[in-house]
Order: sequence, then C-alpha cells, then structure tokens
Amino acid sequence: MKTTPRLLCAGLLLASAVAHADPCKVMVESNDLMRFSLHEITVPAECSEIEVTLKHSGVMPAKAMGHDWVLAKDSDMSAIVNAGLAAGAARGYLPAKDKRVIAATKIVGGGESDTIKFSTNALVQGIHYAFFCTAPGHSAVMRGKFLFGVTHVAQAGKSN
Ligand code: CU1
Repeated sequence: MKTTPRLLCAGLLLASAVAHADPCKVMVESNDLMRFSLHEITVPAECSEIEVTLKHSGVMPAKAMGHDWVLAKDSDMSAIVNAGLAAGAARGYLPAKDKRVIAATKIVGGGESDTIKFSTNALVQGIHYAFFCTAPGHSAVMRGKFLFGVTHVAQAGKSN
C-alpha cells in the first residue's frame, strides 16, 4: 500500500505534538458568538499548578461581548453567576473574594486574552467542577465540565 508510510508519518507527528503539549496548560478560546472553544477540560492529577489562558478571538468590545473563565464546583455555579450579576460590570461580574470561586480570569473583549495560574491544592479528584462565564446570560451556553485527574472513561454510561 502506497499511502501507509505517509499516514504513519502523519500519525507520528500528531503523537509527538500531543506528547509535547503541557497537559497542565489549557487554552480556551471565546468569541463574538458567545461560545467557549471547549466543553470539557481534563487535567491530570499530576499537575500541581494549572495555567489557563482565555483568549477572545472576536472583535466585539468587552462591554458588549466580554467573557471571563471561572472555575468552581458544579453545585456552586448558579449561586456564583447570580452573585456576579449583583456585583455588576464594574466588578467584572464576579463577587469579591468569594471562596466558592476556585479560579477566575478577568473579563476579556475581542482581541484580548488573560492568563491565570492556580494551585490544584483545592481540587479533589472525582468532584464535578464546572467552568463558566459570568457575563449576564452567558453561562446558559458558556459552560463546561472540568475534571481533575478523571478520565472520560469514568463518565461513560452517564446520560447527561
Ligand atoms: Cu461570556
């Protein structure tokens, strides 16, 4: 078969690109269509620190289509979103010093990005975490699962 070596080569290149990517660094993109580029983030339990970069690849200003990336327990998400609404735009739609917030970027507008680093000391394996945007109304679609040291296999069979 003529195509086999080329396919094999492409496969090896892909494998090496994945191998070199730091699993403790996560890049999330957001856009003018109120979307995150990821719906699920899995970070290995070996990471003592996680770096998250939120990029806004759109052109709309933060006032109109700003996004942040907030990490919390799944069960705390609605309360944080509501507290963020109450905090308002001036506070970046985040309650001040809220202990339920594990990590959060600032609000970014089109063309901007923000990178945060946080320790995984507060994270427990097997607990369901969620990441979401606290801009008004955004968390209805801008949300996803965050898994620390849990693989997709563990989620198999769950219907949600
Ligand atoms: Cu958003």
